[in-house]
Amino acid sequence: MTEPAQRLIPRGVFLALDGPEGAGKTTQLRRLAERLRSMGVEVVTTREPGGTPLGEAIRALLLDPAFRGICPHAEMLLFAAARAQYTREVVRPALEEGRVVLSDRSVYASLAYQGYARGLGMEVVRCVNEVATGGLYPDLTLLLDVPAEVGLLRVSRARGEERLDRVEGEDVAFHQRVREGFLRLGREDPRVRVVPATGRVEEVAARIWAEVEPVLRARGLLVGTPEGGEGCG
Ligand code: T5A
Repeated sequence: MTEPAQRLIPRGVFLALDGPEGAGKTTQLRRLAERLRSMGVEVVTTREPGGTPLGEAIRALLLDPAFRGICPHAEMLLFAAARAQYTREVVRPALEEGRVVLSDRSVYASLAYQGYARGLGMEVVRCVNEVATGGLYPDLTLLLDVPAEVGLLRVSRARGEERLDRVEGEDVAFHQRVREGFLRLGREDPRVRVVPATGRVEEVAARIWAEVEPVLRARGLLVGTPEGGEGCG
């Protein structure tokens, strides 16, 4: 049974960046965190799977190519286990203190990868994650959208084909399903916005800012102006 305290509305704002492999989440999360800090906003950055010592240990298991044979249900539950720990240890405490939490990936990754691309079904993944998070979803998730081939090329150029992790090493058809799953979530869930993530890093950052700024202003969390704007050109 869900603990009643978990249903309290937190004071901070929970933002996530998600999307297919190599969409630029980590690059953009860093820029966004710097921008917000330059405006005096208290930001906590974290990632999934990970963000806690237990979560990082689970991450190492999940991404290890030695476990290529893991069954989809075990995979889903391990992602959810890491998420349960990160929710209680990192996300809820930060939100209760009124901070902005910026997460590299979120529960939507489980919906797209395990629910849609692995074929477990979105409802099963939603139910399992209801237990893991007590129903906490990011206030806003930005899905950085790139064609699967573009993202995979970026990752293999950056790291080399031989250093792809277990999930990155899946075939292109799997990664195309992941993207389809994300785009479906973008159509169906009002908490999710699709942000085209092709083009220069600065252009993508400007698109992200256009989504994030009004949300933070509406919550009274942005009072200053950043040092130097994020131009669109
Ligand atoms: N997973 C995760 C699940 O299956 N279920 C779940 O529930 C969760 C939470 C996690 C893996 O686990 C899976 C998904 C993943 O396979 P991860 O590290 O979070 O792994 O995810 P990855 O997608 O593997 O992360 P990457 O670091 O590889 O990709 P990013 O963060 O999207 O991209 P980034 O910023 O590191 O950039 C990759 C390269 O592209 C360049 C960067 O410089 C870098 O070299 N780049 C650009 N190049 C050109 N134009 C741009 N606009 C660029 N932006 C970045």
